[in-house]
Amino acid sequence: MATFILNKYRNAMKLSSIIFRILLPVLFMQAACAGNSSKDDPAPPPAARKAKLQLVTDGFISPVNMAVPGDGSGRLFICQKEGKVWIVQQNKLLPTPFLNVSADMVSVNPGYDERGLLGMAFHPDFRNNHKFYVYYSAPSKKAGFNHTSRLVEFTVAADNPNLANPASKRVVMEIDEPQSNHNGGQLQFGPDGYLYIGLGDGGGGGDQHGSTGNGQDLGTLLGKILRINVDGTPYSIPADNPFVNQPGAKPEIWAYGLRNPWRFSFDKKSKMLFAGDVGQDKYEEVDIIIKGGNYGWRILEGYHDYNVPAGADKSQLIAPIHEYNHDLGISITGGYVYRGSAIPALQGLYVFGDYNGKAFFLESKGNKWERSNLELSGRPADNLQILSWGEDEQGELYMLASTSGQTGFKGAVYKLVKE
Ligand SMILES: [Ca+2]
Repeated sequence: MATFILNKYRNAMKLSSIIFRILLPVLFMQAACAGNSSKDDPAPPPAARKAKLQLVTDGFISPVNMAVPGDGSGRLFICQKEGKVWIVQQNKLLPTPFLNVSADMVSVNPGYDERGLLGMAFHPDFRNNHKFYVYYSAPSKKAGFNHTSRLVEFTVAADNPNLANPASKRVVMEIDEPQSNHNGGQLQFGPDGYLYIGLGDGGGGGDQHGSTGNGQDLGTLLGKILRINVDGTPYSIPADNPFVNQPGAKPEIWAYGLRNPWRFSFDKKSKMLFAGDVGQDKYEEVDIIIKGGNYGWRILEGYHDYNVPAGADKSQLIAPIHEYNHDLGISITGGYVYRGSAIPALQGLYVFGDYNGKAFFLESKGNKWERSNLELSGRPADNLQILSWGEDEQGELYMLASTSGQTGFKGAVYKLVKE
């Protein structure tokens, strides 16, 4: 009986759904055409925003970052949080890691840990100088700190393009981290040839550091996006960085007021820098990062007041282009503006996701960005956490994830392909 009622209800729903989805738009279109002398067909409905996940490798756990060398080799370099860099070449995972920095790191919990080997980028002139950069969590030499975020340069072994030369290690930058969480770690070379580095606010909760929180403190590198020239000793400051002439401000700072920029990227076409900034308890956000911009944390979380000091001028804070609340997600994983060719329906959309496994895109409409779900077929039946996104030399996108379920705890790298 209950089944019958349910089926009847479903059939009624189907019928009303047909009326709404087919009949009403037809009536509406006829009415619209009647008032319009143009004989043109109405605009076609937007193409479906779907993609299929094609497994690239599930050969190691915790894939948290992907980088490509820009040398035409087609190789994908994938950072495993526990300290190894693996190469996928022609859809095959090479058996020997390219690099292993685990002995130089704090030991990380494979289940959940925000520390680890978090970022990698290739020098813009990698073809000629064979240099690349990694960012990982090392033990701190200072009392009172949980660990040190270390930016290191290496070169590739002279006799094997698929092996790093550990002896080439050059420490570029070290930043002490008071707590274990919020370590940023994204490395991206900008179209200007400078290295952009994402730093979290130092961790804990609510950015309880100093009198203003680290995000708002221009005297610390924490809670910032930095911009440096790696061709220096150990690096140099680009002359046009926004705070080079401001007393007490760190000259490396490009933008501030960030909580934990977990993944940012440059749009290959517009050159704009998109960042996902992880929220505290309620709101996740996407920002377009500009020179010298203050993105609000800890004064604001998303569009909302979080910890507003008396007399604060909130008009100077740059609002996100999008926020979503914790009914929908738990922790943003920033992605890329799609500029590939395999999935035309995604062209120009900012694809991103959430640690809870949901995938989304933002579409620029007039002066605002609208969020929609990105439907991904080929998902594993297991519980899936989106750890990161990657982009290859052709602009095709990848999703890096953990899966946990009946098949155990695994890492997985998927390529987004046309459904
Ligand atoms: Ca913000």
